[in-house]
Amino acid sequence: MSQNNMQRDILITNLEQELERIAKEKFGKDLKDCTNEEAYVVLLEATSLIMNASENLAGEKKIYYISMEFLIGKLLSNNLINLRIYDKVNEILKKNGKNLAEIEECEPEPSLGNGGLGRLAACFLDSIATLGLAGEGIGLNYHFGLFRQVFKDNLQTAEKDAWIQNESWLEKTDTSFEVCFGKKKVVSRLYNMNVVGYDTGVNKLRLFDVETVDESLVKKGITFDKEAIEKNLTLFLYPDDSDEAGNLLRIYQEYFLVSNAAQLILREQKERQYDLHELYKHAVIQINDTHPTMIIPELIRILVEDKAFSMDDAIDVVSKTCAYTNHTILAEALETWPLKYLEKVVPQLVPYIKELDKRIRAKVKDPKVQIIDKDKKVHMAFIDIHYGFSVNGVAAIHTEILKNSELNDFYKLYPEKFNNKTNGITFRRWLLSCNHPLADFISEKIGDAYKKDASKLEDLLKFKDDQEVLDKLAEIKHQKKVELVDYLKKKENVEVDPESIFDIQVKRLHEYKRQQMNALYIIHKYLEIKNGKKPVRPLTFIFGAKAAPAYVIARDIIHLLLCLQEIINNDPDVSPYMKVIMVENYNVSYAERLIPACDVSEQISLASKEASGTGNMKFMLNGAVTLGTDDGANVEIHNLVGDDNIFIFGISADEVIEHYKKADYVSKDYYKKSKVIKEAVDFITSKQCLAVGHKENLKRLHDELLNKDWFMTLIDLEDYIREKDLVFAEYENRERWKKMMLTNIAKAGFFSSDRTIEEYNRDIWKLS
Ligand code: 26Q
Repeated sequence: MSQNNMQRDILITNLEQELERIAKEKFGKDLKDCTNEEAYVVLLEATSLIMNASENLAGEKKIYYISMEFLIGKLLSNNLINLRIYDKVNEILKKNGKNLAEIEECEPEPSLGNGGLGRLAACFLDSIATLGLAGEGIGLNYHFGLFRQVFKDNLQTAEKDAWIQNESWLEKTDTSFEVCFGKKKVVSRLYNMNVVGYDTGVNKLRLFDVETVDESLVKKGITFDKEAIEKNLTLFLYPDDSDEAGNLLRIYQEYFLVSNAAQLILREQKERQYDLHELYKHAVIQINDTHPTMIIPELIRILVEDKAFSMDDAIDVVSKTCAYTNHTILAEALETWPLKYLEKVVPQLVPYIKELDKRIRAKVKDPKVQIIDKDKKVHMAFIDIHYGFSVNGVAAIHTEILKNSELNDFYKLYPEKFNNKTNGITFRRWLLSCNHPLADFISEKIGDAYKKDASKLEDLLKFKDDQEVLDKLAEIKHQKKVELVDYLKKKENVEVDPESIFDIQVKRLHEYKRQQMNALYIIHKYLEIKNGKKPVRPLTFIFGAKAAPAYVIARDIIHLLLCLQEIINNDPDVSPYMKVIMVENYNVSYAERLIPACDVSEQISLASKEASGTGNMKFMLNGAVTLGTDDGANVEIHNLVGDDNIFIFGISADEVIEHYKKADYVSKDYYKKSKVIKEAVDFITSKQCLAVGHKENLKRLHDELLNKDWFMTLIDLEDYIREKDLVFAEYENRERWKKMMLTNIAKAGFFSSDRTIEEYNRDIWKLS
């Protein structure tokens, strides 16, 4: 144990007295007399004290992970696990008649991210600290985070989600900077959150805020006055939303983030008396998608205007410091801002962006790689690629598609910059914290080493034919299903049979992820049961998804799912055999309950469209079997577990790309050709659906599938139905299924974010 953790060890040794002391001081009572809310505050305070007494991870070079999103989720349980005091706290609480799981319920969830990209950033912070690397996350302290989803009349509505309480993990600092939007000045305030590694020291997550933010601006739902930026800058997390991407507020937020980040990083260089000409020796900036891209021109601007750098030197040093991660190949999601917007929000940056563009024009004639295009739109990703030293995709197939098609013109220019870093997840949250019985059982069988070296999970393979181990895995799954059944009863007021197969699709709602295809299967099954063909075992289809409020078709798909839920669960002929549950307000905490209870993990994006996916990894680690396309990290899961332990269907990424090239996909052809497809699609506008739903939404969705279907639902539908029926049949081969569970868990080690971060460090960051 490190010298620097001595203070922390003393606190841990005296933990019980500490908790009693805090309870007395805060609430004037003994721990045993505290309510769960009070006990939560006591634990929060004690944990913060311990973290603040821990070693700060330090080094000659530091990684700054800059991101508009850090979807951290609740922190109490994870912090206790990483400090290695979870069991001790649990014991103390038990002695005092308290239950840790119930206390955890009192913690509000910070929803500071939309989905995968934000959750990845949170997993990475955990792994950076766990590997003992000096690093910090830099982001924004949104007051309301992502909206809270409420269903009304089978439609999604959005409410603000306040998460900051008097007592929270946020620590207010003295640091504040001036951020200029042209002539307008806004003053920032920095808050820190501790990020404690598993059995190591502590890093910081830096979240910038504006003190003049006015929460009362938010009137109905999530609408607010978008003009007064000093009052609204950090009010909301901007939803992942291609339809409204022109909104100026997003650019204000992005510049606010990078201006603060640049000032913070440069101040630290000064404090350590480093020469800014050698910035890249002491700092590496990982740009999480294009959202923080303006850090590049902003750093160049500061170096030139305030630090007397020549333009050449400034560009050179910044280019050696910044690295870019791409998370999407959807053309419509790549940020391109009209130059006019930038002139309005950040006029001081525009000359630098023009200079960067001019230099590329002087070197390369190809108009496809110019930063500012003929319509005067600024391609943010192109700034990153030309003026960063590394470009990475997030799964093997994704990086190949970037190199060979989407960013091929750039790959030809800079082949040495391109590299792959397959995503990962932190096993502390996604196994140790969310599935105690499974984690404990694994420890019992192969020891604790897998917690620090996830590849050790493969040791489980030696129990492949051990009946006792296989039965125990099935028993743990069953236990988790029963716990979920209780929770669903409480939260959603639905009855679910724990003996049924739990088939789960949880992720943001997007047409490319094809929740609509899953819905069409459900309709097909419903019609089969109506016609007397009953499944051998009841089926439970669970969905969780938020749609960006401006994404009309995504909201229509949610509407369809809610209508199906109403029709099917209330149909006495069918509901004993199948149920549909769309959980309300799916978030990290919900994921932690759903994933351990899942039998079949739905990963059914149109091949080539899902950059990686990370839910797929979480499900696998918890013993679910994947039903998916060969897309994103599914491809790597497929390679690891082999054909016998995964269910793959659908056309390949190459075929999809070919269809787009030739523009030859006509969804109506598939509809006309197949009775099964026609019946399922037409059910959307049937009398039955219209009786519980809205004609406008259902008709629009029906039209979309028939006349557009950009993500080729109908091309894959029959294959999907066939493969999914096969999955459910295989489930009855219980012994084989248990082996599949074991193989999936054993092979999940590769997807530890510790492995991902080791690779980032080895190939890009190069911290000692
Ligand atoms: C852009 C412009 C304006 C407003 C919002 C946005 C915006 C915000 C969030 C665009 C995209 C996002 C989020 C993207 C995302 O989560 N991508 C996912 O990243 C994961 C981590 O790499 C991958 O596993 C998923 O495949 C990818 O979809």
